[in-house]
Amino acid sequence: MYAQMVKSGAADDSPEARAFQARIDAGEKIEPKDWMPEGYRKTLIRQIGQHAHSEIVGQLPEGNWITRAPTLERKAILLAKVQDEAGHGLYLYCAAETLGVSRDDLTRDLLSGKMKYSSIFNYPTLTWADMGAVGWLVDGAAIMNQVPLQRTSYGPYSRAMIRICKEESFHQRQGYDIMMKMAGGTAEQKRMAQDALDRFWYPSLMMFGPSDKDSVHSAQSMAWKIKMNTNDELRQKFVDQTVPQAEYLGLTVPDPDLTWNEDKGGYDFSEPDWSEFFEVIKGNGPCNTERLAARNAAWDDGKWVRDGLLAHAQKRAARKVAAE
Ligand code: FAQ
Repeated sequence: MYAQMVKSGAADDSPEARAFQARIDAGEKIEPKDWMPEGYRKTLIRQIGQHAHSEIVGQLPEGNWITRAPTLERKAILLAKVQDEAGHGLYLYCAAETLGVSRDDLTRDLLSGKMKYSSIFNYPTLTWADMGAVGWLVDGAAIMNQVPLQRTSYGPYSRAMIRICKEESFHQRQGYDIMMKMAGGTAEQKRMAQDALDRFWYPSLMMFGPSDKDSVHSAQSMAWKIKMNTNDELRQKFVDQTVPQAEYLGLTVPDPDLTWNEDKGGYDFSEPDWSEFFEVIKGNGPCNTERLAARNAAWDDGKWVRDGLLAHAQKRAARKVAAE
């Protein structure tokens, strides 16, 4: 960890670095033109970039069900939700651009597999009940992680998070509403709801990142208030919030060791299979290849639109110069 801190410039003892840390400790926001350590800038580009990519790739598992939603109303709701995720990606790319990286560079690194996106989006969505589980659990985990990030030290990221969190809470409610309908429906619908919970429970717990003892970045990111909580703290809060919601649905969390621990005021629960998590983030999850192929195809297919827009902008600029 220390070696990494030195490498990132975190152990920098210069007057600038000390003044910077004092601003962070005092709860001040850091803005794009302020001095910042190189490690702080790089960590933010990594985290905000991965977050933006997650929003974009995250459209795919739900986009898969837009044409097959059971009613027109559900279709319209799902369409709006997926569109919101695209918007979140765009706010986040803009926040990352304030750190001196271009959206094209970030996109290139996503498409080449160099940059990561959330592990959760490498799992398939097999039934309509999965749309409920994604909204309830995946957006639920995203909110648990993102609400504290509204107070993150970097101004543009913090402001993007405030807007995103407002929309994510609608998303979670629409997912829970689908689960309520399915769990309260026919025996077959209830079985589908349980199956979706069974498949999405552990991947949702993985969204918070590896356990604290294996988290490479948490200590430095928390000192810089890029992260406000450790991965395990947020995972615990998520379990404590979600178990009663599952009980209300009449569904069973797929963890035989789940027990309420009176002393800690929270649930004891089984850890996800971390070897599966590390395989997924290495590119070997069930849908990694498919997701990256879909994003690459979208990028290639959109080339004529980008070229057209660029040519149009150049013509307008030339016309403006000629008129001056
Ligand atoms: N997936 O040292 P740490 C959404 C990597 S929400 C993939 O603990 P850190 C909304 C990590 O990058 C989902 N990789 O890392 C939506 C690092 O590798 P690196 C996105 C992961 O950064 C809902 C290594 O493991 N939310 O999309 C994951 O301090 C529905 C070591 O880990 C955010 O990105 C993972 N789950 O903590 C959209 C929130 N976890 O980079 C559509 C902002 C860890 O050194 C539909 N991000 N890794 O190669 C964060 O809060 C943090 O980055 C964590 C990870 C907590 C995700």
